[in-house]
Amino acid sequence: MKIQQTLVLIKPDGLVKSLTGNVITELSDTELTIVGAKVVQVTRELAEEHYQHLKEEKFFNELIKYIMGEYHVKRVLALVYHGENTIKNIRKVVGSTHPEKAEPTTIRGKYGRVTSKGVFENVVHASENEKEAEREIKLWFRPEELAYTIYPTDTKEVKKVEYFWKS
Ligand code: IDP
Ligand code: MG
Repeated sequence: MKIQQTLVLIKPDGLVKSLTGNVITELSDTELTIVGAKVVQVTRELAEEHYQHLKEEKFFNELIKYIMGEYHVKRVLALVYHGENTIKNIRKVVGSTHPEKAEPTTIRGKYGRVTSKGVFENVVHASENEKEAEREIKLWFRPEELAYTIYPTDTKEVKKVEYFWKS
């Protein structure tokens, strides 16, 4: 048994279909803990970095448009799950990449579809292995946004501009 963290994204199609509750309920069967959660408007830079390993694929441009919300809404819900064997446990509930090949009882099997353009609208992302999980969590979250982190952190002083509500 290994303590791991994993990144889950509820993709724009999942948000447009109001599947947040369903997805979180399905994932709660894994008895893992959510240690981070936020809504993110995905920039092209973030999308391309996240999917850098697929840059050479012919579906890359469509994939970037999809995750940026061009076909649905311009946001995703990013979650970090923590617990024993998180990566494998979550991937099992999520199901295979191709929604039509995914087991019908999995999230992707239940709620995913393939569009006429060939985009796999598969509702959620989940990290594939420990290396990817670490890379992705560090890409999407700052350490202070997580209730608990398994990766070492450092501090440094930075000058920054903060936004406040107008009074
Ligand atoms: P994963 O999400 O199951 O880890 P990856 O191979 O990492 O699968 O692909 C990332 C995402 O790219 C998929 O979730 C899916 O949205 C999209 N994708 C993967 N393969 C294809 C394909 O053959 N056609 C269209 N989209 C694809
Ligand atoms: Mg992947």
